[in-house]
Amino acid sequence: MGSADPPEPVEALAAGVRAGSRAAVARALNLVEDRRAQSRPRIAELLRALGGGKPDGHRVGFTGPPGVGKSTLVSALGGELRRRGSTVGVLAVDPSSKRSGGALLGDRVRIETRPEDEGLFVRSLATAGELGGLARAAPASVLVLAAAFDRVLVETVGVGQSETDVEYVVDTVVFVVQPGSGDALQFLKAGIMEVPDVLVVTKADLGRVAQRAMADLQAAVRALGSRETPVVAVSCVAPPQGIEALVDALECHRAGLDLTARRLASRRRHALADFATEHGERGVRALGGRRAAERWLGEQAPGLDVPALVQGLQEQATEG
Ligand SMILES: Nc1nc2c(ncn2[C@@H]2O[C@H](COP(=O)(O)OP(=O)(O)OP(=O)(O)O)[C@@H](O)[C@H]2O)c(=O)[nH]1
Ligand SMILES: [Mg+2]
Repeated sequence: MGSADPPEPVEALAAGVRAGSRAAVARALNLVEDRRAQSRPRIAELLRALGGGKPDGHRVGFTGPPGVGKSTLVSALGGELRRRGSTVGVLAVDPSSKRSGGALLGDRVRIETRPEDEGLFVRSLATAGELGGLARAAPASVLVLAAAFDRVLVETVGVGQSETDVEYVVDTVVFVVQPGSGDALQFLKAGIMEVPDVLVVTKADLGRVAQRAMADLQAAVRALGSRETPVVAVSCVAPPQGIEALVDALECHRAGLDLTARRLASRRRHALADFATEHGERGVRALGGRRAAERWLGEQAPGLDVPALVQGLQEQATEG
């Protein structure tokens, strides 16, 4: 759009997104990724307009160490979900700043989209050196995609707490590992990582080493008392294995969720995490400690978004 064109009315943009138009989704994502101060009111207006719509898409986050096969898996899942008749939006959060050589945007998601299929949309987002595995625009981008598509798949690199903040913006957290690394096992055992909703072992075609990884993870999950957590082995090389089982596990997790309650709890934990990142332990102490902060958050109106909650915490900290 040239600079002479008047800006597109937000209502029209929101309607296009809700109708699942890929062109409208692309424009909406450009808007929410725009960091200029002058764009903030339009971004807020768009998110408000999208908020009150139909029940929106299931948001699934895929996190795990670099190179384990997350993009390949997301691509295969996208295909299976399309076959089952769901529309799919993919957000690949690219921590390009953490990689030497900085892979080109879009390079790391090899997902084929067909021009004639309006039901599959893929977007990459750079994290540009920010804390955590998620870019600042990611929560808003996820909202846009969830308003447009039945299923939203978010890929981000991460092991351990500071990088798994994808958990705050998705309904289902999938941790992806490859055979033979032992990373997830150690993080789980050391309590560095919370038990995810679903565990995936990729590259099941590698055979014994994959079976071993499955068995180890299942044992660790049981030892931690999370009997319900499915561990699924998948292979994305022909013949594909486990993709249908994984889709079933995701659908099953969603069916058991109280989405409203989970999203409310996530917003509150997200706000506290953002506050703690910004103000450190001293800031948390000024709130009377973590427990007191959680209690205060629990008393706030359910409709408040993360920035509003963070601002409330800041006010509490200066009063206290
Ligand atoms: N043998 C085998 N190789 C796989 C499988 N899935 C992915 N790979 C390979 O693993 C490598 C990494 O795959 P990606 O999907 O890019 O991994 P990723 O986790 O998205 O990587 P980053 O985004 O860079 O962290 C590629 O060379 C894939 O071809 C699988 O099921 N079996
Ligand atoms: Mg990838």
